[in-house]
Amino acid sequence: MTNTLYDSLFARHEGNEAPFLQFDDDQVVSYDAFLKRTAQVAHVLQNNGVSPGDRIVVQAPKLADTIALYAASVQAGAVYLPLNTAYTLAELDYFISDAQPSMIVCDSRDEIEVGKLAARSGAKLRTLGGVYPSLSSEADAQPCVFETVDRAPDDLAALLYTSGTTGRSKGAMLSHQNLLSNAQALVGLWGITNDDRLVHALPIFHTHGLFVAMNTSLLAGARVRLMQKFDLGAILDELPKSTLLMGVPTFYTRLLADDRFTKEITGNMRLFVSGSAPLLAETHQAFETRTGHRILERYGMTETNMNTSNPYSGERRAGTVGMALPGIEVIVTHTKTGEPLPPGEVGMIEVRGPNVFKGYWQMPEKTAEELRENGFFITGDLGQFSEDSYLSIVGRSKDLIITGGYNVYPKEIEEILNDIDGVLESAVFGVPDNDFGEAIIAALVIEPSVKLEADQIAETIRDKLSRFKHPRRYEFVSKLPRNTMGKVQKNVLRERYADMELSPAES
Ligand code: MLC
Ligand code: AMP
Repeated sequence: MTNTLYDSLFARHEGNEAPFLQFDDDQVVSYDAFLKRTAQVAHVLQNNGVSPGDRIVVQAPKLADTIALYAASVQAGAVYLPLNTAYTLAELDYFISDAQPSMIVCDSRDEIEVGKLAARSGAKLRTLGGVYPSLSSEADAQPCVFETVDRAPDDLAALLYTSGTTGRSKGAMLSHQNLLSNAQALVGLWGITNDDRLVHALPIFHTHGLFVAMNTSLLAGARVRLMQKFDLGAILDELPKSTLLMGVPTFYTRLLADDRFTKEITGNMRLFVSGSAPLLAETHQAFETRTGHRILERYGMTETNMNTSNPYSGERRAGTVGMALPGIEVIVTHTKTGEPLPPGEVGMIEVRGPNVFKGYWQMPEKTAEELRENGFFITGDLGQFSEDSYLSIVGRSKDLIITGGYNVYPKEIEEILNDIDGVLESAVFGVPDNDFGEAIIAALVIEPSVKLEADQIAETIRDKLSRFKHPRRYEFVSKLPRNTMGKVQKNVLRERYADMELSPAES
């Protein structure tokens, strides 16, 4: 009996009394206790009819039981589908109808509304957190041992949605081997061991917080200090007792903006990792000047997990995302011909290896567009190799904004804005923002006879889009800049509004 991911990440910890999770109130869950809890949750899944291959949609708070649910889903052979807690019901509705889960787990506060979606889709509903955490109480009554369901390396372990340039989110199918191979590569490269203590302040519904941070810790047997969210004061308190921090660039700019963040505080730290969005070279430099540590920047994405990393021992070069991970091929190709390009030339970054996903859920055409027959995945990121194999990301061929590490596809917002009565057309783009890296701006052309205020527009989109996707500012223009082919020139808009002031409440 084998289960690729469960055996390597979880089963190995049977009888391991070392601490795994540590919470704000200093409560600690040992690896062994976590495994027992996982078995109880796996029984809940099985008792409720979750079969191998079934999807489990999870939009839940960052709790020990949420992580046990991830582990239990792997153990029961199901496919874990975590969702951003900021998603609105309208967004959730899409994921549920697309993925057709057999179970949905939500925050108990959302039980009534999500329950309606569950009823419509025929999925079972369970809740976590709050006063009546039904999944947790159901698990309490279950045995602490569960017979692990067999899963082969190519079986799916997770389905993670990533927005698309066409506006429709696509579910990236990730196999047991995709996730395990990447955790193994990162643990080896970054030297993670059971002596490490990770400060975990990322959300657990994306690749970075769930796979990069959690899977590597599990594989190495490290201790994880689980924080609900990025809380500057709590992180400053925790750093002297920790060895490892993984974050998006916003973590590092926020730390640097605080005078309490000193070299002394980081004395016990072994490694700071940054990713999910570009880290400015000046942040890299300022960090080293303040602390003596060089941040290790790596590059990845939902479809592939991590692709490249700066070296642990060796030069961590600012403005680059380092070299291809062991066992993974990364090439830069001509955007039109697809031919590989030599170092120094800018082209499309393509990736092949055991980390590359199995395709988009029920979207064979999309899969064929982005995953070549020879196994290379076309990332949509533009890059350039140095002579000594360091990759720099120099742009994106996809129209994408990354704000605070969250990807936002302008198309999704534009479609909603264009549907508002009186809006003739819109263009959504990102401008530099000190805190989030990029901030979202919308330029709108309104029918001359109509009067529309920014507040009215914001109110209209409130229930349709997660808050982090809302434009931070609306610009009313008489027409959008277009090239001779009629295509909107977002670069012109980005330049025009690059230095605009965002009011404090908005920035
Ligand atoms: C929160 N807000 C954001 C935002 N996060 N707005 C834009 N972009 C973001 N990322 C808004 C909220 O809606 C709210 O708006 C206000 O900002 C304050 O909310 P908050 O909850 O207090 O924010 P905060 O906790 O400060 O969160 C900021 C953050 C967080 C940057 C710490 O967003 C975060 O943890 N980001 C990490 C995302 C991540 O894990 N990405 C990895 C993807 S995987 P208002 O107006 O209502 O007050 C991937 C692959 C790879 O990309 O390579 O890793
Ligand atoms: P996601 O689809 O949310 O997984 O986001 C993946 C995208 O984030 C990649 O395609 C890149 O555009 C971007 N990204 C991830 N890491 C980095 C990095 N270190 N530097 C620049 N961009 C990054």
